[in-house]
Amino acid sequence: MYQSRTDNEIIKDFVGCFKTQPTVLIKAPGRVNLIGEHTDYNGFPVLPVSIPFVITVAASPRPDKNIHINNSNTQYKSKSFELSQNIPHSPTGEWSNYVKAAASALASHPDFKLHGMNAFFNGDIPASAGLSSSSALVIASALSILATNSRKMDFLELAEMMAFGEHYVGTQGGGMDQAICLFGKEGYAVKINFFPLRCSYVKFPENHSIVVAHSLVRAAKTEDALFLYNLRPAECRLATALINAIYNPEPQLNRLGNLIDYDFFKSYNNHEQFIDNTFLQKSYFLSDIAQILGNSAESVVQKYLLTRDGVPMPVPKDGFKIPQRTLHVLTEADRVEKSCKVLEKNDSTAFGKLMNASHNSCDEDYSISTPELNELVKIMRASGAPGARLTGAGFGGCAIGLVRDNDVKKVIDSVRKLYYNIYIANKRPELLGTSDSHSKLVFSVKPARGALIKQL
Ligand code: NG1
Repeated sequence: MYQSRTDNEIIKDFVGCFKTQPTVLIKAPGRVNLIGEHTDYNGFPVLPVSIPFVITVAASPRPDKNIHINNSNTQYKSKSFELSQNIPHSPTGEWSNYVKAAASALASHPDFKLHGMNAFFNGDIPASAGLSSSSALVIASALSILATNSRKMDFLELAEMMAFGEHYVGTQGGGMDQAICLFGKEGYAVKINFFPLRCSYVKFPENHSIVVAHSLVRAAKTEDALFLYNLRPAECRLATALINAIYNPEPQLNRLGNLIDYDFFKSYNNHEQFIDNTFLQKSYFLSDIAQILGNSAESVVQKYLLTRDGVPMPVPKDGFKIPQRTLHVLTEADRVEKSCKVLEKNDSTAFGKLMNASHNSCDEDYSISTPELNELVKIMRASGAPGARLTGAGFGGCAIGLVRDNDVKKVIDSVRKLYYNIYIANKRPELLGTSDSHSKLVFSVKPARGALIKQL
C-alpha cells in the first residue's frame, strides 16, 4: 500500500469506480509492537500500539454475493470474487487474498447470511515492514463486510476470528495484529493476552515518541520470510511436544504459555535451569524428535510441520533450535510483564532497557534479526534512544526506538545520516534504489486509536 489520500478523495475514487455513493468508511491502523515478539502464538502476552497509518475503505452493499475490490494503488489490481466459506486463493502474495481471508472467515459464521459489497481501498502503511499492513487489510475488509451487511460483532470475537482467518494467506501467526488493530487507543499501549483474548491499557510514557525506521530489507511474509516465519511457530510446537513427552504432565500442554500453570516448571529457579535440564541438545534433528516422542519422523512432520496446503515445511539443515527458541519465548514473556510494571511508574529508562534486552533475545535466541536491523538499533541507542529493537516478525522490516520528544529530531537525523547515507550506501547500495524518500523510511509516531467505522 503506501499512498496518502484524504477521505473525500477516497470517496470520490469510489464513486468514479462504482458509479454509486459509498455507505460506509472504515479505517484500520497498522501497529508497532513495543515488546513481546513471537509470544502471541505461544499464549504469552504482547504490548503493541496502533500507529496513525491506516488502510481506509469506502464501501457499499451489493444485492448479490459478489465482492468487488479496487485499490488506489494501481500495483494492486481490481478483483471480484463470490463470498463463500471456501473462496479459492489468488496466487500467493496477491492483495486480494487478505480480503478473501476476512470474507471466508465471516462467511463461515453460522449466524450470518451475508451479501457482497463494492469496496475501494487506500493504504498508507508501509508494506512488508513489520507494521502489520496485512492484518490491517484483513480487519478493514472484515469491518467493511460487516458494516455493509448492517452487522455488528463483538471486537474480541472478531479479533479472534480474524487471527485464525488470516491463516488463509499461509501464515501461522498469532492474534496480536488483529487485536491491536481493533483495540488501539490514543496515548496507550495495549497489553494483549491470548487463549482467551483479553486487552488492557498501559499508558505510554509521557513526553516520548516512537521513532520507526525501515531497514530497507523487505519482510514479505508471502515470500521468503513466510517459510522463516512459519518455522518459528513450528519450533515452538515441537518444543511443547518434547516437554509433554519429557514431563508427561496431566493435562498435556497445548502451547509454551501453559508452562506457568505447572508445578514441574515452577520448581526450577530460573528459565535457564529449566531449559538446561529439559533440552539436552542444542539442536534437534527430526530423528531426535521422533525418538523422544516415540513416533516416526514422518508422523512428526504430519503433526507439526505442515504448511496451509498440507505440504511439509523444509527442515532446517542445522536442526531445530528448540532450547534457544524456548528461552526467548519465556524470557520475552517476563519482559512484557516487567514492562507493564515499569510503564505504570512512567519509568521510560527501565522500559528502554527491557526493549534492548528483547532485541538481543530476538537476535541471539530467536534468530529473527538481520545485520541491518542490528545496525539500526545500535544507531538509535547511540543517538539517544533509551531503548531500541526490531518490531514485528523480523527477518527485515522496521526497527523502533523509544525516544524523548526533545531527541526525536536528533535520532531521525542520525538514522538518515549513519544508516541510509553511510551504512546502506556502503554495504547494501542495491537497496537504496528500491524505496521512497527518507522521510517515509524514518518517522516518529505516538500511540494512535484503533479501527474506526463511519456511516456515511
Ligand atoms: P508481522 O510483523 O505483522 O508480520 C507477525 C504475526 C504476529 C506476531 C509477530 C511477531 C501475523 C499476521 N502476524 O507479525 O502474530 O507473531 O509476527 O511477534 O502472522
